[in-house]
Amino acid sequence: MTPLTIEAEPYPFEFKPQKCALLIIDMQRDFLEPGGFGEMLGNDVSQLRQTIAPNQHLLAAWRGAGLQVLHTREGHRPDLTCLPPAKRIRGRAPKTIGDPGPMGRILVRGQNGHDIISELSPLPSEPVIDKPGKGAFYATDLHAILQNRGIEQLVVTGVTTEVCVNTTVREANDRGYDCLVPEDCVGSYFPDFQVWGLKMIKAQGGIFGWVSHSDHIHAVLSNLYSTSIDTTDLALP
Ligand code: TIU
Repeated sequence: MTPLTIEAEPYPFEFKPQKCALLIIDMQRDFLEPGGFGEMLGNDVSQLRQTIAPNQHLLAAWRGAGLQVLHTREGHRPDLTCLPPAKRIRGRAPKTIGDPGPMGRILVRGQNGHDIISELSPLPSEPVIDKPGKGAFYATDLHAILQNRGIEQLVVTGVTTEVCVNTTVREANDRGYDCLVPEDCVGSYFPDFQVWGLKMIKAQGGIFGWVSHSDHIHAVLSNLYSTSIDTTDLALP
């Protein structure tokens, strides 16, 4: 069987479709939409909004290929019992997590601002992981879900590159997952952090994983059923 490979740095990524999930990190209104928590902190949301179209396109192709998708949201219980006091007061902003904001209480589960942007709405079959921290593995059942579904590889997209995407890739790497990050599908409020956040992943022979572009993923997905590869392991449960 010819292995499927996705062009990537530091070297081609050996793609096992049935064992690879698309993990979309924190594409939430509070981070991406004007008037949300991110902009309230003085950030330029246009940097993040550039990732919406590439994520929509990749999500559509991934779903079209019948592969697994998961989404995450950063946020807290309405009673804030999962919010560390240190996180609540960090930044010394006039408004913080749990306070009323323009899209409901800031980063509180169930509020409009906490939810995923409509362009990338999860399907009922796609698990949504509510996480209290930056990493998607900390204090969540993500690892159990991935293990139960036979996932060994992750394509990680979303925001922000140097915060929740990087933290999640590092957590995943330590748990034995191979991670591929398409650079056009991740975004940072800070252009230089975007560059360095990606360099940190692929440095030293892929210390945390691989960096690619969604064009290279599309090239492989579009060929998935039209080449001579052995597709017997592509059927999902
Ligand atoms: N999802 C995520 O990255 N949460 C953040 O708080 N990111 C910032 O860059 N602040």
